[in-house]
Amino acid sequence: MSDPLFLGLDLSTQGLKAVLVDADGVLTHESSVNFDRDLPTYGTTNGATKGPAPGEVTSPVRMWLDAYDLIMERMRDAGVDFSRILGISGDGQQHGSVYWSKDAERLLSSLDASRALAEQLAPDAFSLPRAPIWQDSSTTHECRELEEAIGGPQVLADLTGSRAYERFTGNQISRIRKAYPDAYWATARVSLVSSFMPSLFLGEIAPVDVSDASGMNLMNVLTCKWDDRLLEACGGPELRSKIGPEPAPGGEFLGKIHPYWVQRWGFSPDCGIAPFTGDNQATVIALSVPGDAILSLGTSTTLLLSIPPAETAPKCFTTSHLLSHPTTPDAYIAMLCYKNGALAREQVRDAYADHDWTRFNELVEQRPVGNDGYMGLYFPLPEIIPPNVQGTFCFTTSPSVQPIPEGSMPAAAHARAILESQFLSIRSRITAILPPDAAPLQRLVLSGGSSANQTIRQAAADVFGMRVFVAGKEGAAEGGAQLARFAWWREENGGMGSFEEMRAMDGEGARMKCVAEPDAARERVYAGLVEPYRAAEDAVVRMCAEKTA
Ligand code: XUL
Repeated sequence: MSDPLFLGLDLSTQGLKAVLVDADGVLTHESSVNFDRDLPTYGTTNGATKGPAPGEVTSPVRMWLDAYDLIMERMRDAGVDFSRILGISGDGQQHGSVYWSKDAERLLSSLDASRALAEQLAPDAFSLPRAPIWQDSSTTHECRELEEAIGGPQVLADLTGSRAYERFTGNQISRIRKAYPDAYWATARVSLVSSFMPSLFLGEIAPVDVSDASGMNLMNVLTCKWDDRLLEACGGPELRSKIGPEPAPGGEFLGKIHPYWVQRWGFSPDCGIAPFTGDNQATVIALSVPGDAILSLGTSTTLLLSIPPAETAPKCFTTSHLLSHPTTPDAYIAMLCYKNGALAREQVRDAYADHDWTRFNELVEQRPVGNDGYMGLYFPLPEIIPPNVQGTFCFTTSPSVQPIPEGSMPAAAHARAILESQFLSIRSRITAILPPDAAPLQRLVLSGGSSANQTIRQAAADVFGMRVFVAGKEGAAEGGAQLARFAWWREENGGMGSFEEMRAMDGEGARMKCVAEPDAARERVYAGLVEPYRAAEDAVVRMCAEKTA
């Protein structure tokens, strides 16, 4: 076939994106669906619904099915020739879980091309109509139980790459088993968002990929196999069968597309479906820069470091995550993840900058570096780092770090304050997550919505003291398309070749652009603010602990 195309789908918190790349890896098409705007009947806010129980955050699974149909319509209307697509992969927001009913396999395998996905699969293919997502923080109790059962947070981190986190799927399953026992009993299989997505294309439930499986507290991160003790602790003896086969590596197709897609949309029956991965891992894939730091400024803020294979496996910490790499055996991704990213910045923009980014940027630029001794920490949602703090906290930093009421901080100081505190939090932790023998970081690659904002780019360059680069704006979705292309490329090469070899043939220059240089004097101010930031953060942790005690 001439001119093959590869489809990458990105199911994030707030929407679904589709991109196509050609055989040379060049992006040729983009479409998107925004859940709140395009599917308003589900009544989500930023793609999710809070409650009913405290800390619960879910998304309706049926909304995701509707989004699949809508994005196909949009691609067709834009003139996409589906028959040229030879591979599909993609990514989903990490940790979210879908609970399939005992009828799911039958319904998936017998999809009728004359009808939309949602009307055939929802509600009957699911034992829970709502999928818990990564913003959920209802499982603190289950986290402590799991750590205790396994021998403490460090033992769990050494085994799975992370201590127990509320959003990690094992802890979510553990709570669903107790809070909704009937639904758990009626569940035949549990998928991650990233394995739910290819299941729809395959017409059968797909395995979880090795990299996204690292976000569950259920897999041994070194062997990439499920761990029986963890399965048993989170979901009882029945979880082994509910979780499905061992996690799948990237670079190999799982199977061919189901006839539903051939008949309904005109896909080629030869189109292969590769494992999908998590959104953060797909961002690493898209930017593919071992040794660089990637800062993804999406709904969540994540710092990602790609760690190449080495003699000894990297150390696991209780303050960050270690994920298996989606394409390279024995390589890893180290990650920090903050829940209060873009939505917290938007909240400050709305409260203090007239709902306007231009005004927000003006305010940031008017204020001096270091914000004249004001610091502000903003956690509208219960945070991950540091755990479970919530609220807005303002401080003066000189002569010493002292809390002040939010109203005592000049209104014009908040815009700069949120950028400085979000970045100082990462800077204060960066050395701890670098492998001890790693070369110093040279470049900071920004992705996600806020990476388009020049004021935010410059603040990142100054706080981190690194040159800032940006790549194409479809970070994660493009990574998904590259995963599909990788599986096809390896098949063409008789099953040989690494992802890096495939990417080495693509021109990096065109993809990566330097957009901000650090200023040495400003960087020195920030170096001096790391300790005050730590003191402020410690005070926030103490204040929140006192409130809940
Ligand atoms: C990572 C995390 C978020 C989600 C949504 O651990 O929870 O970054 O992947 O983007």
